[in-house]
Amino acid sequence: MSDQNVLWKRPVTRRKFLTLGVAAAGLATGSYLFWKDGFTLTSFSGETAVDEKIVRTSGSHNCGGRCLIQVHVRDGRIVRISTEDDIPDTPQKPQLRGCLRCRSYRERLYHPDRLKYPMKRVGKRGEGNFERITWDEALDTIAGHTQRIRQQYGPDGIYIQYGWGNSGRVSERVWMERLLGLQGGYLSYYGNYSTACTHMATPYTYGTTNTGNNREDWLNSKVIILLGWNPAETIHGTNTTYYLKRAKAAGAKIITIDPIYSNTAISLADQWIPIRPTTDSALLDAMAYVMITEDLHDQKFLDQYCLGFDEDHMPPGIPAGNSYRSYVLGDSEDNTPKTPAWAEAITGIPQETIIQLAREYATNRPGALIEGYGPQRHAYGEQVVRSGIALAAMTGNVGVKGGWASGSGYQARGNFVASIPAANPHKAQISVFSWPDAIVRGKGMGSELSVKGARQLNSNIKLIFNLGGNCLVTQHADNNGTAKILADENLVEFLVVSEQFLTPSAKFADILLPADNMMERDDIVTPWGWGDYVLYMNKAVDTVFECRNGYDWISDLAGRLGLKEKFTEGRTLEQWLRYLVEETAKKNPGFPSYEEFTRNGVYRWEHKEPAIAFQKQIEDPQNNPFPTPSGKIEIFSSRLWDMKNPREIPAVPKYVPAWEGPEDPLRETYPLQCIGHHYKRRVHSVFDNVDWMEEAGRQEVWVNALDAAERGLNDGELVKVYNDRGIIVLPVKVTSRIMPGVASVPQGAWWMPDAEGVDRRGSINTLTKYHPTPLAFGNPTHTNLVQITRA
Ligand SMILES: Nc1nc2c(c(=O)[nH]1)N[C@H]1C(S)=C(S)[C@@H](COP(=O)(O)OP(=O)(O)OC[C@H]3O[C@@H](n4cnc5c(=O)[nH]c(N)nc54)[C@H](O)[C@@H]3O)O[C@H]1N2
Ligand SMILES: Nc1nc2c(c(=O)[nH]1)N[C@H]1C(S)=C(S)[C@@H](COP(=O)(O)OP(=O)(O)OC[C@H]3O[C@@H](n4cnc5c(=O)[nH]c(N)nc54)[C@H](O)[C@@H]3O)O[C@H]1N2
Ligand SMILES: [Mo]
Repeated sequence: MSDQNVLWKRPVTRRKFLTLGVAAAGLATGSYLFWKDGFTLTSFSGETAVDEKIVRTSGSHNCGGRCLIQVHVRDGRIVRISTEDDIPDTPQKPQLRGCLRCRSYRERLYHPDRLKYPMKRVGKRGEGNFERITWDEALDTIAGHTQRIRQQYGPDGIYIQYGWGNSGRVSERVWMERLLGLQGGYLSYYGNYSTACTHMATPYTYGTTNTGNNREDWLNSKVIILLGWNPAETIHGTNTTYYLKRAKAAGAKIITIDPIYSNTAISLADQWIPIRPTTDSALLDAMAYVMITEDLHDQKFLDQYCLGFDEDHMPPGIPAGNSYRSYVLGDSEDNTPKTPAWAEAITGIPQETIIQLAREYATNRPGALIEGYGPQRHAYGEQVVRSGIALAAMTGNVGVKGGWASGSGYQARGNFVASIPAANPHKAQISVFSWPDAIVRGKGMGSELSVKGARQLNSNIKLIFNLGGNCLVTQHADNNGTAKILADENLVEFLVVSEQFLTPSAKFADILLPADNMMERDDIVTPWGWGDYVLYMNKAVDTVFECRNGYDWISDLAGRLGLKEKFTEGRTLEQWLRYLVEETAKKNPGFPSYEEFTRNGVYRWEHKEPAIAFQKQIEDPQNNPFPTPSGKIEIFSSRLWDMKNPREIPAVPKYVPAWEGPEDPLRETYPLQCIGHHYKRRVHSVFDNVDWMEEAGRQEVWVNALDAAERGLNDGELVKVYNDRGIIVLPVKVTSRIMPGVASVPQGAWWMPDAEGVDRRGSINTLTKYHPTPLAFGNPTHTNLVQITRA
């Protein structure tokens, strides 16, 4: 792009640069100044004159944040990366500063292993042997198979795999959706690997997933409970921990409930309550029990706004004993009062702690019970979501300042940013996790295996486009089982991968395409989770070797399919980006021109007040029913009742003991519950091959000192973690930061099996099970039992 992206470009002496740096840093905090200064000194020692341009840009990985980074370019190469530091850092407008991952982008860009040329597979699929070909040959081959498979199998045979390595507005995935839509459609998916259960379950209670207040509102909370949420590491919207810090300074008590003493717990919490994975609903049920028996709940709120809390507020025709209150008190079929003692045996949390927590949340109003996604990435992950909402309602914390409606928590106020038009005329969908079923037994597959939008599928999946994702093998589940399915050329007949590295998924490509790096392209990116801003990703350096931009090669593919004009509408990529800015501006008066947007790299919405989810519904219920069938908060859902699977899909939220949970007899063989938390050193599998990051955080299995002692394991030595699905070997971290009986293998390490099939890097998904959750058909990948021994 032109020089408009260059903020300044002039020779600067080292002394002058330091002055500039200090002047800018003077606006920030003391420690930041020290840090920045130190960085500047090391970077520039020995330099006399620098001809450097700074490009304001961002990143498009699925990293939990979205930051404004400044890329320092000299002679066409990036020499370092800093982040936004040129505006005052205020509570209303905090700087969008990047973390260790943003700062390491260069290590991926200039990594010697980057894919450089298009390649075709030689040898068996999955072995990872490739031969260089031309782009013409690659695109001819892809066009040929796409036409053949469409003719032979129809749209159900063609699948675009989940993959968010490139989350930009003009990513390859977006273009492929547009192209395949124009060509007659394809099999699509619903849900995602992040929030499968909460995305599905929250609307059964609230009618929407937009249940979160703006983060500024936490200043009004007296108590903030983080249930399996670790934003110090997972970010969940740039600056989330900053807002939590401010809330704490304003007097909020912060409690984390997590099997791990997480970075968030260390840096922000007043109290850490360790809990056994999969048991959160038992904890929440017992808290409800305390509130009901001590009369701490908000009966008036429940009477007015909710359906199904007690027997007096049930839909017609439902037999007695099916309300949430009856379930909690044991006036129900199971005859079990959900007492703190009952929950202690399940969760491992002392009953006094449960009682204290219930009282604290019920009496310190308003309060926010915020759920991370960890607790719902489990066998019955749907339940915890609805249990959390029941408690938010019982404490009257819905629709009020300082409260929190719980559930998925997506920001209640959206900011419109335009998208590339793409329409899929084919309506059949599978859940994002169910693609192995659709490969093996897709033809005839119906709602019992997640299909929506059609009675059944007419074909197995025969063609996969995997563009910027590692969910074929490594990020999905059951690596060994999945690899076998993918290796079978009679099942998936053709597999296209676009990547930057030869990842475990890329090894299964028939045609492997070298993608450009985000530093080599323009795009528009929106914040992850929360944040009232949008960023322009300015191209910083030229694309290397034969790597190509998605729009470029997919336009050429469109040409081969006779759809070039329709696909491009005669626009260049820059013209599409201008189109997005114009369409965005139509709905946002005051939105900058394309030129101004690219120059600043950011546009911030300035809303007067933080949005409070469901404020209207609470303040003026007559005119604002909840978007549910009954217009109420459905603690009891008739839609779930009608599914007639009360054990796995109860109509009120319940604790459902998990397979491979703490109560599974399989624990005699595999005694440890193994989760795989999201780790600061990676974005999923991205950065796994970056040395800097391995220094920042080694791949290792976390084990409590008691469990280690029982097994004679010493900190740092190699151990074997295994179950019936696989074996991984990696170093052990012996620590009191994880509770006894639980292990964690940070998710995202590449699957690297040796000749015996032992994964030598330590991908948690070598151990996870392909077992979709009952309602969402989502991924239960934190639910696993394992054993650990010395390697
Ligand atoms: N550094 C980094 N940040 C990321 C990502 C990344 O890969 N790396 N990925 C991004 C993406 S796409 C997503 S979806 C999010 C993921 O964000 P989350 O899904 O929220 O992250 P997790 O680490 O899986 O889980 C959060 C916490 O839940 C705990 N936990 C696990 N099981 C249970 C349970 O049964 N009960 C309770 N109470 N706690 C439990 C874990 O120990 C962990 O501390 O992070 C985003 N941010
Ligand atoms: N056991 C377990 N498994 C999990 C999770 C868990 O908690 N536990 N979390 C799940 C979650 S929340 C998610 S979101 C998924 C993530 O699943 P994915 O989105 O598949 O994971 P990533 O590792 O982010 O994959 C991104 C890939 O894209 C490539 N890439 C990066 N930039 C570009 C680009 O510009 N172009 C192209 N073509 N390629 C690019 C990277 O090299 C990388 O291989 O994983 C899920 N898997
Ligand atoms: Mo995710």
